[in-house]
Amino acid sequence: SETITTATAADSGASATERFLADKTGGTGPGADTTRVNTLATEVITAVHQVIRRHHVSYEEYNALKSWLISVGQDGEWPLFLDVWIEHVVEEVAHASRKGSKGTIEGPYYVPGSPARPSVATLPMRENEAGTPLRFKGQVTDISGQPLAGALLEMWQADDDGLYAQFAPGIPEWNLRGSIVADAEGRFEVTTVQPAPYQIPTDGSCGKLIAAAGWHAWRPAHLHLKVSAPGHEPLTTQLYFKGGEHIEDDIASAVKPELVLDPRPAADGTGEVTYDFVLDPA
Ligand code: MBD
Ligand code: FE
Repeated sequence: SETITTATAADSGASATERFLADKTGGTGPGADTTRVNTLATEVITAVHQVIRRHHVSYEEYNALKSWLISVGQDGEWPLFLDVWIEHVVEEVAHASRKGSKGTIEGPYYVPGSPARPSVATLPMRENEAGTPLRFKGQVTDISGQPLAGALLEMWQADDDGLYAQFAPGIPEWNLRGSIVADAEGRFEVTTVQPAPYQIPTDGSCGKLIAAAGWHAWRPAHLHLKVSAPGHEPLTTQLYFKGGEHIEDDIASAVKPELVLDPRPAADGTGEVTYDFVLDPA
């Protein structure tokens, strides 16, 4: 069943923008010290000036950039653009001194409040959900190896067509999204299906940039997770599949060797894999 469906830029962009504005806007309040913004804004602007001088950027190119920047906002693709090309460096800097599990970028498609499930559970999915079944189990501990009882694992992923519920039409609201509560030993065992690689929308501004630059639009197949427990740093991560397409050339630069799973087929054909999480103290 090789149906190629892509979420349009309009579908996924508008939802990702609304989602971000609903619970993530940061920033400094009035009266804040201007030093930090002065430093960062000045250096970004100066870096752009240097590129213009080094490459003799023309008025035609300047105007193309201007109209492209306008269209990114019109398409609602700022969350996509930033999370694909910028977030990985923010994540690297933010978590450089972590002792526990490596994490990676969140991306634009997390939704809080997914349905709660017990420690042994199947993610919400359709009857006959397409894709190879996957059983994903492990344990959540602190950095001294102590189990974190009742740790929360929020999972979200694309389906076998590479589409995310709430960011592509026609998929049940919480499909392949769930909040698993680990048991008293911090253990969990989640049944899901293997996601397909994800192609970022080709019909919007990010797609235009990709085509104009001769890049590809793909991320390797991945599971998203946020793992949390009281008194500990929440871990935002993604897990990939060994040998999967685009593991080596993720458009979002978010693969790390520690994040690659190698599921082995069990007797019933289900891929089985164990992966443990270690959370830093808060
Ligand atoms: C995704 O599914 C994703 O995880 C990221 C980081 C960017 C775009 C789509
Ligand atoms: Fe994703």
